[in-house]
Amino acid sequence: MKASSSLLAAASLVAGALACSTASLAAAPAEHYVAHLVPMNSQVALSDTTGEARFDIHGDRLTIDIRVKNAPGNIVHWQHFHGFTTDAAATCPTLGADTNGDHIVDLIETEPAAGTTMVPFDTMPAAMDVAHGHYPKAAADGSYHYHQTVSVKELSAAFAKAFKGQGLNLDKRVIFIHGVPADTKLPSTVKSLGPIPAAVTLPIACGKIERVSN
Ligand SMILES: [Cu+2]
Repeated sequence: MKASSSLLAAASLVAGALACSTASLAAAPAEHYVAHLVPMNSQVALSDTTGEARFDIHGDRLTIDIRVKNAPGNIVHWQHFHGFTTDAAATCPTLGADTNGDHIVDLIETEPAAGTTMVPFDTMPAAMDVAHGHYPKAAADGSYHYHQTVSVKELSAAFAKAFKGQGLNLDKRVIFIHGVPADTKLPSTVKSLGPIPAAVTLPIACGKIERVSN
């Protein structure tokens, strides 16, 4: 009698644990992140680029939604999150980041504050092909809306491979919007990434990604 009741108790414990883990899987808490985009290099872009980026994680699905206003119109805008491969949190660079005194904060000058280019917000973020991705093009009025859903598992795996086992850690990243028209006269002091023209990588807006409750 004693043995069978303890057996029953054990069985109900197991059943309880199973029910519990199923419930917690079904109700995996969603994660929400927002970045408010603040203009950079407005005197070169000839506009104040603003906007908002949202990141919502539900289970394995990360939905990225970026709305941009007042960017230079009719051109493609590269956009990524940047960050550090250490635990350090990236921040948006201030005017003090202009170390060569040309009054422009170029991509290379963003690195001490914001780290390196990490994930492209193009048609295939998990491919992590920063230089060859297809990025959104602004309408004539400088606005665009980017909306993409990716597998968290797929993106995390690609990210860990590229950045020594690091996690996405969205709340330690910043998002940059880049790009001024190709014919923009930029001083030779404005640096870029390898052979990529400085007009393509010039930052025109930045936002720190922060976790929010909804
Ligand atoms: Cu970037």
